[in-house]
Amino acid sequence: MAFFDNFSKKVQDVAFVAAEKAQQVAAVAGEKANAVADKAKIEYEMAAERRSMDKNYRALGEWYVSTLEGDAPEAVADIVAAIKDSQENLAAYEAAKAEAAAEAAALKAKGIEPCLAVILVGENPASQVYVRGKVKDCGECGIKSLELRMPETTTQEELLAKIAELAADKTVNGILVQLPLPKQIDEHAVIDAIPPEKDVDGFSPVNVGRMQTGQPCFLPCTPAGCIRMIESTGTKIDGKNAVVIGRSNIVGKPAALLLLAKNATVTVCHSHTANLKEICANADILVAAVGRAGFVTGDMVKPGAVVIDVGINRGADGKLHGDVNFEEASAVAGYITPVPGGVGPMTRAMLMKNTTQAAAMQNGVAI
Ligand code: L34
Repeated sequence: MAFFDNFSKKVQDVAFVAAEKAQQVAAVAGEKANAVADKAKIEYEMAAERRSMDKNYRALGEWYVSTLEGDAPEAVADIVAAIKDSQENLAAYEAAKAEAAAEAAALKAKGIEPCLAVILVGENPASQVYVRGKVKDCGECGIKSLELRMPETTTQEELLAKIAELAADKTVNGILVQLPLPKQIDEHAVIDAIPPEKDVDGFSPVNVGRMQTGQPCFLPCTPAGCIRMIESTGTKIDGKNAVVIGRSNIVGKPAALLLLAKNATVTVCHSHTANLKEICANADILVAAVGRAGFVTGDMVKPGAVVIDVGINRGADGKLHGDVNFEEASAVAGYITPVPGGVGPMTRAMLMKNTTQAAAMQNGVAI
């Protein structure tokens, strides 16, 4: 039957065209799918590479270099160049230190030499190391430092007299009394004696109160450093679940306040907290300031979380250990700070910046 022959031929033609079209569509879709898959694979590999390269360090943001370049004095040109060269691998604390060096250079260009006085009472071995680090950083940033050693037997009156002397000295911009102090000295009385405008630790009641009410002040160095480290990862703090373990006056409490000021939803955990594990495992940002080596285990870390390890615990092996079990936590976290080489040096860098700010304020100049 010719008619049917013709009909079936037509059907065949239509079917053929449709099949061809379907093939083309499939090919295009396949190509697209392949391209998407390839791109995802490359991105995944790049991210993995970045993470392995950059687990401990985080790149310095462009914003910072441009800030420095704004009116960088001659003296800091090579610092800026070095930052640019190693931008991918520069530790956040090195960036902060370079900033302080730039500020010190800017002050010197105006005839002002920033100066920090550090008082160490007694022979506490850890304090000696920290103070040495602070004095070394001053040297590297172009900040003058006075390292004042007083014996373990120093009385409170003697220490207060030394503070009064430094408070009256116009060439001294910052006064820091390293803690802890020997038992015979009342820590609060000492902190109260430091004039708020020279209190580069941010421990005096005026600075603490101003921080709590959101007024300009000297921020305490360790918590300010924690915030800086979180932000250096590119993480937005706003709206995140932040958990702080520890409620000390030096770290836990102020860290919680600063996170709150940045619009995080903040939970402060401590030795009486129930369900600690569950609370921590829900944290986008986890700040560990407990003072117990390896306290935070991998199962307490939310995948991808930013983990800031404030702990500095000296083990029986003589080595430093953080509050976080680094090996476990780093397998889960998106970013984790190392110990040593994390919050400690960042604390010192923040101190450098507070000192340059103090010098600028006391001399009525902006930097
Ligand atoms: N007044 N007392 C006052 N101000 C401070 O801000 C401090 N703190 C804490 C103790 N007492 C204080 C410090 O300076 C802790 N702290 C501090 C500072 C620096 C370092 C550690 C703690 C530090 O440099 N840590 C190095 C390792 C040093 C080492 O080898 O022991 C690090 O890489 O973590």
